[in-house]
Amino acid sequence: MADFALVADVLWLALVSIRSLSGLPSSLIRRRRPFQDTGCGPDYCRHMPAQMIPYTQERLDPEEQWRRATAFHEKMERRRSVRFFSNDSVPRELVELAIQTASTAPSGAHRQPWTFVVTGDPEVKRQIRVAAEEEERVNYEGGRIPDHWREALEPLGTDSNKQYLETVPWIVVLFEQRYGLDSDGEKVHHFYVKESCGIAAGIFIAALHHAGLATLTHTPSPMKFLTRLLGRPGNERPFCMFPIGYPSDDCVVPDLRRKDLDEVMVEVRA
Ligand code: IYR
Repeated sequence: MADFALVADVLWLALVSIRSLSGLPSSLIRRRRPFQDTGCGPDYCRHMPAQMIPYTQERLDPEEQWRRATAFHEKMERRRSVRFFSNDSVPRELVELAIQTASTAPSGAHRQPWTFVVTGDPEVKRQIRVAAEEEERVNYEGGRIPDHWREALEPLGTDSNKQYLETVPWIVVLFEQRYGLDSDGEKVHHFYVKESCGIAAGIFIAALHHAGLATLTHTPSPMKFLTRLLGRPGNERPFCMFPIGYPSDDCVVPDLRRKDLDEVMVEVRA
């Protein structure tokens, strides 16, 4: 088994190298699940040490580092949460690729405790909208949001109308897996689930923006209805919902200011 793992890793490394040299389709490589060939299988909690493989990172010259870091910062500065979408279609593959990128997130003990549920089905989107608006009406109009919270939301102009949930071509709901299930149906412990999913959500948002797509980090609260509507198992809880599409031609966003560096960073010296 160990030999097989080694052969698999060598083959994989060779494929990666060939791919980067030749531009071969990446689907072959992307589908490979880490550790699957090490004998740990999907139940990779069997106390088998993972096969260690060499890792290198391209060492950039300082000028190139600055150029890339500045370009990335400028790109991310242009990201906004969008509530007014067009109904223009978005290729499903773009959303899939953003999910694959999100799924590169670090996670507690590499358990990858997330499921990205995707729907572009008009009827499912309608059901999500109806249920989300029901919950939000209790929040906004039924007094479930306390006054200080409603006041904080006022400048954003949000209300219980969630029309965008039907307008967008895609909705992705990120579910956190509170625990995993191995092939025997035994519980597998997951660690730092919220932190892991939060990081994956951040990478997902950046990946969508990078692909020229818009989204909203949306948490209609409570979100339990998503478990029922999307038929998810008992070990999963909705973490965040992402309507995905393009901004409408008449899209507006609140005129917000981002905190300056000195408001968010503190340097400590001995
Ligand atoms: N979930 C509600 C309320 C809401 C809460 C926060 I915190 C926001 O930043 C925005 C909205 C809604 O989606 O309207």
